[in-house]
Amino acid sequence: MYWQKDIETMKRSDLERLQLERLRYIVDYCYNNVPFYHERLKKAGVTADKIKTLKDIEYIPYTTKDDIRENYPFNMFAVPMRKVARVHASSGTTGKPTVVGYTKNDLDMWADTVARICVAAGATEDDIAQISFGYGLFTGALGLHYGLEKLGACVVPVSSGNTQKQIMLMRDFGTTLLISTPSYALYLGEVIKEMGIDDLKLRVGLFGGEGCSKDIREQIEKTLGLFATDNYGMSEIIGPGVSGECQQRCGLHINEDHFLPEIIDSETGQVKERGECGELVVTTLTKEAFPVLRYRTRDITKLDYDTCKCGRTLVRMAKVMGRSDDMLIIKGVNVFPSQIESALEGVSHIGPHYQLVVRRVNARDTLEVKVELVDGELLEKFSELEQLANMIRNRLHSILGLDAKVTLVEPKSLERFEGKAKRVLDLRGENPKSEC
Ligand code: DLL
Repeated sequence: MYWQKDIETMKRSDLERLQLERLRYIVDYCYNNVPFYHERLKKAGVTADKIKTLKDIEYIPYTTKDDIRENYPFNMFAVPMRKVARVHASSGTTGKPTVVGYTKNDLDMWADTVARICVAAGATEDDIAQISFGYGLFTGALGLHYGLEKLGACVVPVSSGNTQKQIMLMRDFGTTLLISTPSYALYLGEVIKEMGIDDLKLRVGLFGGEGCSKDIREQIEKTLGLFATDNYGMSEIIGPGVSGECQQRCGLHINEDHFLPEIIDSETGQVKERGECGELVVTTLTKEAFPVLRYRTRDITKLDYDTCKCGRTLVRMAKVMGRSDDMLIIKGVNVFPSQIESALEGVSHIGPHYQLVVRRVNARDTLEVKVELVDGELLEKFSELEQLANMIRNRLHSILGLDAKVTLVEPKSLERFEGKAKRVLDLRGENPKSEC
């Protein structure tokens, strides 16, 4: 099933023709309407005329999150405020947020791109969709809300938190679609299992806003009895609706007629060959209020241009492997939280909950990995416990090349999250930093 079949299955050569036409248009539009881009493009000597092929995008300088922050709140908008129908902001917790705006046309396009990913995941107009993202400046809730409404599903805007009430409504309303972060879905599943509830009608989960390991996905599917799909986006580009998995679950289809992706080397800024792994960079091709040229997402992934089994020709991005700025440097070793997840994958007796604590002791960095047990009885069996901790330590060592202290903790003792998870506690330096 498709939402806009003609676009979703378009021949690549036609799609690329459309992208080039739109790219030339948006460069011209930014040059004429956004002082920030006028300056940048002028300095780089780029006008629409210079863009003759899609590869010529490389003449355009990158845009970073700092550029947007420095233009807080509305200086990068391309239209006067009376044309702006809504604003949202990034989910960052420190400093000024990055503020983004939408015209009525942008909101309409946003709803279509979200409807596409929902239909690709299996949503239909017969569904009852419970939105458990927090409503507000975060793009997750309202983004999914209007996309699902547009496709004709019945939307239940519960927002985040109040887990008991979420579950009551889920049963009473016969909710069939759950929309949340994977972390919250994991928690909901735990509570539902504890309560012994087995009469839910959940069918499909549309999870996004953060990454999710294979183990976490399996556990969510088991406890909630649904088919879990991943969708991706960021407020600077539009919010959710940038890409999402179809039922084949072999990559997230990017809505390429609106968002042009590239993969670059994070360190050098060089564009990578097709199929190589690196940082995703996105250019918006059609946005009116807040167009962005070559936005550096910091998310690490790769692109697959082969036609998918579902028939969609839209390029597929691999599940996000981590963020280049999530990288911790511990004793000079680069560590990504996703590496820890892969070390824990498939180990018995432990659940999917973990926390990384980084400290500086006597001028040396230390890493402690706290891992939650599924069964508290193991805490009494010292030799088994030690064996398990050693096994995890060895796995971590072989993946990271680093010695970590492994602490096995009681079931349900680590924090649970209603929104995006925060699993890293960096206690080095004067300002302890916690990141997701
Ligand atoms: O998280 C938009 C969104 C909401 C997407 C709901 C999907 C569903 P921001 O708050 O601006 O926007 O955060 C964007 O979150 O650069 C990624 O690092 C991360 N992220 C979002 N979705 C995924 C995902 C929304 N499916 C940042 N997998 C992005 C991995 C994700 N990371």
